[in-house]
Order: sequence, then C-alpha cells, then structure tokens
Amino acid sequence: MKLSLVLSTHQAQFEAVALKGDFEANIAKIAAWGYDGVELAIRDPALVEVGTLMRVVEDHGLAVPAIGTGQAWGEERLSFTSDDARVRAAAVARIVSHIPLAAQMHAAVIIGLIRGITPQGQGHEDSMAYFAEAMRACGEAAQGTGVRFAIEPLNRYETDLIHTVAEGLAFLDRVGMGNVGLLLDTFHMNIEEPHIEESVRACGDRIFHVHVADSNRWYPGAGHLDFAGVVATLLDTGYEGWISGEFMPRPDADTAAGEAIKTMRMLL
Ligand code: LER
Ligand code: MN
Repeated sequence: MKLSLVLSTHQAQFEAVALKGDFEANIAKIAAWGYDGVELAIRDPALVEVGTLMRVVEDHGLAVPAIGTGQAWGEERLSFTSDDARVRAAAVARIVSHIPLAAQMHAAVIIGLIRGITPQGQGHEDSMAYFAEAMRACGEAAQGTGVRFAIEPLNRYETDLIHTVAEGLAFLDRVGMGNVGLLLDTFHMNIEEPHIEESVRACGDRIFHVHVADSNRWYPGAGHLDFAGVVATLLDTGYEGWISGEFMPRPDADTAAGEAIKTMRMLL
C-alpha cells in the first residue's frame, strides 16, 4: 500500500483539505515528507492546466491515485440526486469530464459529496434511483479507459445517501458495474460502522481507495482509532491500493501532514 495526501488545486472551502494555496510549494512539501502520491481535489477539470499540473507532480516523483470531486457540490451545488433534471445531467457531465484526466493520471474518481442530499419533497428511494442511474452513466462512459469510480459512504451529518459499507455494497450490486467500487474513510466509518474491521473485511476486493483521518478528523494518531487494526484488515482483504490522508489542518497543516506519515509508515 502507498501513501498520499489530499491537496486542492484551488482555494477550497472544504476544511479537511489539509493543504491549500500555492500548489507547487505544497507538492514539493508532500514529496519531501515522503508521501508517494497526492490526491487532487478538482472542482472542474476545465479550469485546470492539466499539462502543467502533471509536470509539477511528476517532477517531484509523485503519483496521483485519486481525484476528489466534492467541491462541485460544495461550491456549485451540482448533485446526482437533485430534483432538477438539468442539475443531475450537469453533475453527471462534470464527473464524466474527469475521465480523460483520470485516465492520464491512472487515478480513481471519487464519488463523495457529489451525490448530494435528498431535496425536500423528494423520496429517499427516488434519490437512490437517480444516484444509481448517474453511476451507471458514469461507469458506462468510462468503459475501456481503465478509470474506476470509488463511492464513499459518508456520515449522517453530510448526506442521507449511503452512510455504511453495508449500504455501499448493496448499492454496488444495484449499479452492477465492475468499474464502480467503494472508498473507505476511517472518519466516516468511526461514526457509522458497527465494527470497523468487520466492515473493511466485508468489502473484499471492492475497496478502490482509502481515506484516513482519526476519530476527531485530525491526523492519524491524534485520536482514538486503531489504525494498526485497520491496516492489518486491509492487508487481509488483499488491498494493494492507496491510503490517502484527508484530515483537518490542525494544529497546523505541516504538523498534521508530517505526523500522519510518521504514524502510517510505522504501520505499513
Ligand atoms: C467528505 O466528508 C469526505 O470525506 C470527502 O472525501 C468527500 O468527497
Ligand atoms: Mn473522505
């Protein structure tokens, strides 16, 4: 397993994005701390200079294991489950527009907050049907590209749609596409899973990506989660992918990023 850190390509409102701002300086720091890769949070690929971005990342010897897409919800309110068909179509188009970039980077595309929240007056099942339809459209658009989508169960305070691994696995069966799997985030799991290790085990080979933050969403080691148990269970499932640090920049971004890799390296 390899380690990466979440970085936004532009100023973001999402506070768990550990480092914002000066992209190249941050990439240099991430490489210097010893991370193998950087997970990029990209609101809109059309606004990103892909060539420059890749040159900076590759010059520092880093890979891009995954692309975060949640800012399109946070800042533009694009959502797979809006009650407005035009918004749903725009959300799908936005995610589909990540595919060429993701293919070039060999990155997974994260489906987190872009699924939205059930609007008032709409049934939960209608939202789930819209969500499944959107995922199938994305999965089909990525056929033959090697790009995979990682759906992230999120805690109840962020969405009403898929909180647990069990709900995530049932949803994968409903979508029925091999290029759609799960992203496990230890912060959300700590809130929603009855037993974190058992839930990791239940995923088998459907884990496409992993986020780590401690119970308080600080860096691993700053709370009370058992990361040794999580890592051992991931290994048991045969997971060979990436573990990405996605935590709050507390007490400050540099301390958090440095402490996180110390803790995670010890366990790997
Ligand atoms: C949001 O809480 C989160 O964990 C992100 O990875 C969602 O895109
Ligand atoms: Mn996450």
